[in-house]
Amino acid sequence: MADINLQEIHDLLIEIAYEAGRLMLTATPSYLDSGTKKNSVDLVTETDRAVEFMVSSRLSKAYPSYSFIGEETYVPGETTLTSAPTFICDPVDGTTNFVHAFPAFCISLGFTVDKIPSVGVIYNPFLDELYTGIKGKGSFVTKKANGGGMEKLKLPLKKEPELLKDLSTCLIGAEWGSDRVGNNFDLKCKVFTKLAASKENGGAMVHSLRCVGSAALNLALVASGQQDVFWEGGCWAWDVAAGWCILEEAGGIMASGNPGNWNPEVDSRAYLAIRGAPSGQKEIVEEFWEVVGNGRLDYKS
Ligand code: LIP
Repeated sequence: MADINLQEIHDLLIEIAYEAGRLMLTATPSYLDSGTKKNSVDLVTETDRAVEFMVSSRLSKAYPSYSFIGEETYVPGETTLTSAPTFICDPVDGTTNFVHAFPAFCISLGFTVDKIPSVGVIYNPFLDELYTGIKGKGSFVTKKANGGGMEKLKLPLKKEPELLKDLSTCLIGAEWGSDRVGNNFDLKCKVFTKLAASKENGGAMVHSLRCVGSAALNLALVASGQQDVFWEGGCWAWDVAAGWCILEEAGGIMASGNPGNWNPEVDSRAYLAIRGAPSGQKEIVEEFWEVVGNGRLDYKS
């Protein structure tokens, strides 16, 4: 890691993210003419492909010896995350939101070394919100200030975040994803119901559940402290690599979405993120894992 200039990489990723944002805002995608991948809800647009092409071209020019993994060029069984310095790109995370003009989509650009998320840049062009982080140097959001102009704020947004009491006091991000059959879907339904149900009905009665529709933005929200927890199975390394770095730099932790694993791999496809707090993070993970119970999210790479 010593000879890798993370600051320089971070600065380039920000430039690229803004260029990607311009491409997204000038596109007019529609769910009527968007393409699909695995099934009718796994959407892909020309913009996803064009943005990824721009990103990989710029990165391979600047860093020809580093690896690149992108959602649109990923080849199952062939593309794998190694310990080499690797850029991990989701050109449009929240593609479903993008085609519906629901204002929660972004580009997610992560950089890993030894498989450790070391730089993260997430940009939502619709809201002009930029989340950034460098390992060991903190994470930030740059956004419109209330009084006009832009402001750069350190994450988490609260200087002294509250402790995490238990799940009943949490606002939780969770996603349906695009797999809507089988064990994974049944488990999600069970967990969603148990989180929402009243205590009398054997539930955790959490404050509420949110489906933002972008794993990267979910992680940015948890890093900011605007969501307490994010749980998802089915998303990929490109959905989480950038947000992971931003989250950890904001004092948050990433555990596995499956009970028992405190150190999940970036490409393990099942994640549980907890916001920064002076205490209670470990307890929330354990309580969440109890809700998951004996079930197991199991997605192929
Ligand atoms: C999407 C995620 C979303 C998740 C979907 C999908 P895409 O990424 O960010 O949160 O539920 O399964 O992975 O396809 O919009 O890049």
